[in-house]
Amino acid sequence: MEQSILTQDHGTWCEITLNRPDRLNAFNDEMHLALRAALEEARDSGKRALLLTGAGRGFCAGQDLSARDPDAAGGPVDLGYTVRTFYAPLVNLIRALEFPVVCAVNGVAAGAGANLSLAADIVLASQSAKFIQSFAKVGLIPDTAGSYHLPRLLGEARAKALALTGEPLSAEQAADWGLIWKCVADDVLMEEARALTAKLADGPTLGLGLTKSLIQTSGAYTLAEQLEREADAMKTCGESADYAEGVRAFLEKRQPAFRGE
Ligand code: T3D
Repeated sequence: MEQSILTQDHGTWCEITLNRPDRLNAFNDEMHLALRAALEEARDSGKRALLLTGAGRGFCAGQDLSARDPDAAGGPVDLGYTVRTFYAPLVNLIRALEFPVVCAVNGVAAGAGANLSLAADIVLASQSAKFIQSFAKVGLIPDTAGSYHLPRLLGEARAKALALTGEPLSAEQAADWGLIWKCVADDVLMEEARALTAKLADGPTLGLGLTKSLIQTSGAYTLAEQLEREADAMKTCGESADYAEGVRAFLEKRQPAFRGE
């Protein structure tokens, strides 16, 4: 059987591909566990950046609905359980990684697939990709942190309209609205995403990880508290080898050689 998750090791960074293309990379339990294991492996093996993408013409169509056939299940499936067991941990894991996560949305991203992409730190999408909050079409709510990220990234009006109608949002519009970082031509998506991930992997990982954490948690703090948190993080960065290297490189008019320390 084909592996549902493929991992390519690029030394300081890795590329993880959702690989159930005949189902537009929809999630079954096996793919959930394999993705979690791949993310944990990246976290525990000293990687300094990660790229997430999908195989074939889609990025991810969310939950595999063939595993949710109400006539075959003999009663309602406890979706609170499946969200807590499978989807929420993925978001928490990606957000907690202490290095940048890039997502290359190579085609349609629907339901939990759309919201999984938004959990990444930088999202690039190909021109032919689209984002669909398809939950409303099957009587669900935007999970996988959709109800958290959509209003924060888009504001309430656009978040509600996308979630309530389930209308597709083009990659171009997603970039114009600030839902994602960039929309790029289909044929250069992976080249650009890999170059960006490799560049981030060569960066000052400690500082990049702290930057990620400070930005994604800032909403929970007052200005005064956040200024304190910045001071703490700056102290940590100021004691790092990468900061010393960055300043030395600037003074010597050369490119820094960061080691992620
Ligand atoms: O645990 C829990 O259940 C709770 C968590 C839920 C989270 C969720 O994600 S709920 C939302 C689930 N996802 C959807 O509702 C999206 C369903 N898919 C679609 O609406 C469409 O497929 C797309 C708009 C994404 C793409 O449309 P299109 O026309 O480009 O492709 P297609 O022909 O519909 O799909 C291609 C194949 O993939 C097709 O199979 P076939 O006919 O070639 O054998 C289709 O059935 C299959 N596929 C697409 N999405 C899913 C799927 N199979 C199973 N589950 C899917 N989600």
